[in-house]
Amino acid sequence: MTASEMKNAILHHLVYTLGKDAAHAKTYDWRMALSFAVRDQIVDRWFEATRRTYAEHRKRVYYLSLEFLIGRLLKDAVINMRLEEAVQDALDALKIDWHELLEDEPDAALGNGGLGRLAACFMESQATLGLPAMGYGIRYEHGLFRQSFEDGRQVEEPEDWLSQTHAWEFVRPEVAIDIGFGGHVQEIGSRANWYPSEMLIAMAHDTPVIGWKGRWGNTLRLWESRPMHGFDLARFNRGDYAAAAEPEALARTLSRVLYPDDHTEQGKELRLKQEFFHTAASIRDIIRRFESEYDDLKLLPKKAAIQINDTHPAIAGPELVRILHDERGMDFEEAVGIARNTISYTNHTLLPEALETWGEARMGRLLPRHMQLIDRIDDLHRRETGTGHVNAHQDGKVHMGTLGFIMAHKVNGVAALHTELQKTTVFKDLHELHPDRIVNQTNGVTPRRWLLSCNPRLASLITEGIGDGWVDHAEDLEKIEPLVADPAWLDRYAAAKKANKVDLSNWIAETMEIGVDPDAIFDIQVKRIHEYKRQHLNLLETIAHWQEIRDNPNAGWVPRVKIFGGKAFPNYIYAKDMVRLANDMARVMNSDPLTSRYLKVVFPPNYNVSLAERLIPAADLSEQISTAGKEASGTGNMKLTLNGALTIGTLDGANVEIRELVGAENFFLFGMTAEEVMARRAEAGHAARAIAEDHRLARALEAIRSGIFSPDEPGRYHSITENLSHHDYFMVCSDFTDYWRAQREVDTAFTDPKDWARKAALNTARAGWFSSDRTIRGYMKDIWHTDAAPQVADA
Ligand code: 26Y
Repeated sequence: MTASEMKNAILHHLVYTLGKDAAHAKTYDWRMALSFAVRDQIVDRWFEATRRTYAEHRKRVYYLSLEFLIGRLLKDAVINMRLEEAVQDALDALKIDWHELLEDEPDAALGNGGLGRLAACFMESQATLGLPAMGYGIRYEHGLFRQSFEDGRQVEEPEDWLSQTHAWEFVRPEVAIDIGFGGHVQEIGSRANWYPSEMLIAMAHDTPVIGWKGRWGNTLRLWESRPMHGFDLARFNRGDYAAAAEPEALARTLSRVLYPDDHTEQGKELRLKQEFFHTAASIRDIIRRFESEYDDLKLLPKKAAIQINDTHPAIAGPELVRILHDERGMDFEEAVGIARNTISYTNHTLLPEALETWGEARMGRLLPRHMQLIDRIDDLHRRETGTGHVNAHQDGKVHMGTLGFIMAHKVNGVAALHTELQKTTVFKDLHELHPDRIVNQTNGVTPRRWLLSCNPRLASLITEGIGDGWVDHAEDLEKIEPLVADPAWLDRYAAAKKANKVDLSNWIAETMEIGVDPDAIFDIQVKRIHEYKRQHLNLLETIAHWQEIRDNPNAGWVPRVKIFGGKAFPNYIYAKDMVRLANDMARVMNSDPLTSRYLKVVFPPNYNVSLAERLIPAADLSEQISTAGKEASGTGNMKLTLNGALTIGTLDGANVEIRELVGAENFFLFGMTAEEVMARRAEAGHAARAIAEDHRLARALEAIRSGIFSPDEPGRYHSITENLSHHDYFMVCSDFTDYWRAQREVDTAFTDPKDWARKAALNTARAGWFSSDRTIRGYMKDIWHTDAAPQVADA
């Protein structure tokens, strides 16, 4: 597409789709017009992919996830469709600022963190690989809350991404699926009819997901809940206006909000209803599509693979059995077999508090037939395995992890260590019964968004050196290794990083009024705020470092900017205290004339996908400091590695594999191993001992206690200091000394800029394996047993 065609297309949409005269059009109007113009380019390719999938009777992959943390889509589409030049030139001709349009797009934040972002990366990789696949999620009206700070405290406001038209979706009112809850069951022999007492409609909204060079397009289908019977006119006419609108309001609450719930299981009925709503609509849609093509349901596992993203859609097993057995009359055992061979389950956490369970009373009330089927599934599983002790329904609850496991032919962990720990902890008994079921698929991230799009300077340097083959064969990044030996090339690598840091410094100055030195180490910890991720370990080290600088301000310190980003779950007081402590520290330290040249603390609010794209390319140091054994994988760690940040980290999650690939000499390792953590935790008084043995740690804790950071309320962080001194489940104190040592190694390494650049470049060169293309290929081979379709010609 030429620039002038693009210009005409933009103007056409401005006038005829948006009804705006160019003379009065605002940023929003231009963005929408551009988005529609770009979307037009996608649609034919998207149709073509669907046509081929039908024509060739391809197996389809269905990715069921309660979360898709998509971020912005405009740039992604423009890059994958190779339209940058045309768009840039068209906008220049129209005198419109491209970056202003990009910044105008709201983030689609339909997820909490890693799990949701992984789903989004997977969608993009599936499209890039030409794998016929479909994502199913919920179209939350309000995505993850917007975070701001008031006096350093986190304040949550609802996220309103749909207050403007969403340019990328197609509404499908004709795809409307009935969803029931409650009611009663009438058994007829082994089968049953379920008569729900409450009905809703799930209405589809489709977003095309276009792969690299537009070679393939898949669909992300998001369900919106709608009332079965809209507005009650009779009530309205009686003047009862609120009551007239009530059924509608109630029905809509189901897709109203994303649970801002990371790792704390909330026994909320609405959440269970959301899960069933999402899963039932998706399964129904899958069966409908299957039956339009085939007439033998026994073929289902050959033609469809259903991946459930954690246990949130784990009711898929019983629901599929219900349809096959109750509705289609298949024998129960056969139905379970078919469902199991179709479904597979990804587990993302070992934290006991994040493993979902639902009380049998609630489940029995909302999903009476499913409750019966779960008992029969348990019963069948006991007969199959000859054991009685592993049941999904146990101790008055339904354990969704167990249900997911029993109803899947494969269960996967998301990093090598995590998968091994699954076998010895959460799924120990089940693993012994089914030794072939657990497999590993180490997570990945899409290099299109997480290098090509977010870091254009580094991307063009790489492409100039080795061509653009790395974009869809990220392992090719290793071809830059020979270039790393060339000092002139390394200088350019360092210059790209420096320019990214200058950009970020300018943004920090403009938005937060904090001056930071672009030559300092940009030390970044971005992720959800959680004790296991140990932002407080980083904070304690920051305090100790600040104190040493104050003791001796002229000792030639290596300047650092500590950058934090992340949201705390609204009810998680401890995490919110950590956020406030970071902000209190920033206020005190950034205005300390003795230290502020050497140490700054920056916590930009509202960390989201777009902010990640701004921060990650500018990072020198990636903080991956979770308590070993707690972080299933991490994916931010991969993005930072790809962008040439060196990791300071524990042997946890995918850090283990990152270190193996980039080389131990290019990674700052510290801390206890998962085994050592378990052993140490059993030792009484481990925290007190660690504090007694490290005067820096003791002094940092004392500083918090003294109220230096909260002079108006010295006891503000009492719960943090008390918890760390006495309980310290996450081993912050016991790992502090080694963390301190590793941080000083970072300082030393950074004083040799050439060697640092070399290490950074090697991180980029060796991070290609962490492409989600590789991950998806792994799922295709080991779990989905499917291959990619021949793709449409390059855009
Ligand atoms: C509602 C509740 C039960 C719940 C909601 C969301 C529980 C968990 C979650 C989200 C979990 C999550 O994001 N897990 C992360 O998944 C990433 C992708 O696999 C991993 O990289 C990361 O280590 C893990 O914490």
